[in-house]
Amino acid sequence: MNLKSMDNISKFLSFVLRHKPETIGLELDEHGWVDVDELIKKAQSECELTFELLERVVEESDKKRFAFSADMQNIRANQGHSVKVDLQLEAKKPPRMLYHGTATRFVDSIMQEGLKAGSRHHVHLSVDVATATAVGKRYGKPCILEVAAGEMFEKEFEFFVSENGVWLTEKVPVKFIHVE
Ligand code: HQG
Repeated sequence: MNLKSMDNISKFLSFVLRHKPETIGLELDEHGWVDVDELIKKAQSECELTFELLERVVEESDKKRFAFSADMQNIRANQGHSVKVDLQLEAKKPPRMLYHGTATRFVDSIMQEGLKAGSRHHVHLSVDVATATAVGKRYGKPCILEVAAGEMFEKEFEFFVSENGVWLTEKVPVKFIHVE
């Protein structure tokens, strides 16, 4: 299995485990988990999956996008859902500064409305500029926004960190955003 195929499996899993499980007749439980055997079976029409391939994607995915339950019976996406799920993340104190990578064409609107979660549950923030730059590049010419997370935390905004190290918060008002 080459890297391209692994990437395709990862994209397929992102699609069904974060956004559209119903396209293969799958239902996520309230915490976002699906039964591994059921996933493999229902995926057959779209994507040839085996347990070994799922193990590889979980281990080798650059961003650790997916996780198995402790008993390996279930799998879920660690973040990025648009489907309503409760990932049972614990609120946590963020680092003083976090970064949001976006495309330059969104910046005016962001500096008017603040950062919004859009179709996902949360605004996604990175601990480092390199990651934020890669995120921003997905939509065009990247622009990095500095988010004063420490200050937000002091003002009672809640922050969560996903299993794979992405910081999440409901929204970021303009006054906490600085364009680098
Ligand atoms: C922008 C990927 C105009 C926001 C990444 C972003 C991440 C606004 C886009 C994860 C806005 C939403 C999430 C406003 C926000 N006006 N534009 N007021 N507020 N935006 O894809 O953060 O590879 O839903 O800047 O690595 O780009 O899939 O969010 O450009 O961790 O695992 O609206 O997805 O992870 O886009 O990416 P998205 P995101 P994976």
